[in-house]
Amino acid sequence: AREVGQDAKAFNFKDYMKEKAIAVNSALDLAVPLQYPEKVTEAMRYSLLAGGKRVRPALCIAACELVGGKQETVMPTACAMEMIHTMSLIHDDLPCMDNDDLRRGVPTNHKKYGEDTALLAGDALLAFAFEHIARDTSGVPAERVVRVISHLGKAVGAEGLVAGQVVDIMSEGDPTVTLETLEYIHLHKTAGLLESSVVCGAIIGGASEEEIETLSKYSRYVGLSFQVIDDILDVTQSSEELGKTAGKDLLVDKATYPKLLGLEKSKEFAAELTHKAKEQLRIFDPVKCAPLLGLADYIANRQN
Ligand code: GRG
Repeated sequence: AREVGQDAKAFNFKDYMKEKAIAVNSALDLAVPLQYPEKVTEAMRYSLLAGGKRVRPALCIAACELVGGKQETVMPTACAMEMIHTMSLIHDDLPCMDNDDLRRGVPTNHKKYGEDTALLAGDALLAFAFEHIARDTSGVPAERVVRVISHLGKAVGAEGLVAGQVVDIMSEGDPTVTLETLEYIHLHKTAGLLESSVVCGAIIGGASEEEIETLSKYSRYVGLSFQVIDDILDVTQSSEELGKTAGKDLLVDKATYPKLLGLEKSKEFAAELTHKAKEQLRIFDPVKCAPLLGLADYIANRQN
């Protein structure tokens, strides 16, 4: 059988990601201006514009374009994904959560601006993400925008990211954590926002229900593989990096795929997830889905 994406070899994924990151960074810069009260808008911009791979906005734009939508139409939604991702990182780094000093190679938000401002900068980014989608999306029927807001709200709240984080905290130090719980944590904490990025991009682009369902499956496989790879990188990079964020999870007693499955089986599992993700895309034109195929491989092969 033909390998999915075989016809798409000419596609340059690195250039694609670079081009999307430039467009997203400039849209984020415009969306969150430095204005009164600067104390909080500076802190918002500090984390939002501190780099990051921009995987979620890229997935969102790629899904929208795959089903025939335009980048400019989906840009507010793509930016909202990065705003929510950033706010979750700001809150995750706080002393009451993971208590990290560094993020994306620079001091964490609360180290630079204080805990009070960091908390509020996160809150403001969360609220603004929804405002931005509702106010700044144009050129598509309002029902699509409402559906996006509803999908994203669910992916972020007590049935989504927050649920994943809470179960993660509850499982800390528990030696009896099962693979099932670990999967619950990652599907909610990580895969949920990746899935919402893809699904919301597809909704804005006018996808059919079948396309949305297929893309949702693709992104859940990608999201889970993202986290399995993260756990593997924690082990394989930890000898050089112990003490930094990468090794930290090994010091706190935390369930990971390598701990529960062993390193080799974890690698096999990640490869299987990536394969299943790419298989979902068979219903699409292989040339048009090159960016999503590339993103699945990129996540599987990433080194950070
Ligand atoms: C969402 C309301 C709300 C509250 C936050 C703290 C919290 C609840 C959730 C934690 C979410 C969290 C930190 C998930 C891990 C996400 C993850 C895989 C981060 C790494 O993503 P990359 O590699 O990072 O895409 P860059 O820096 O490249 O963007």
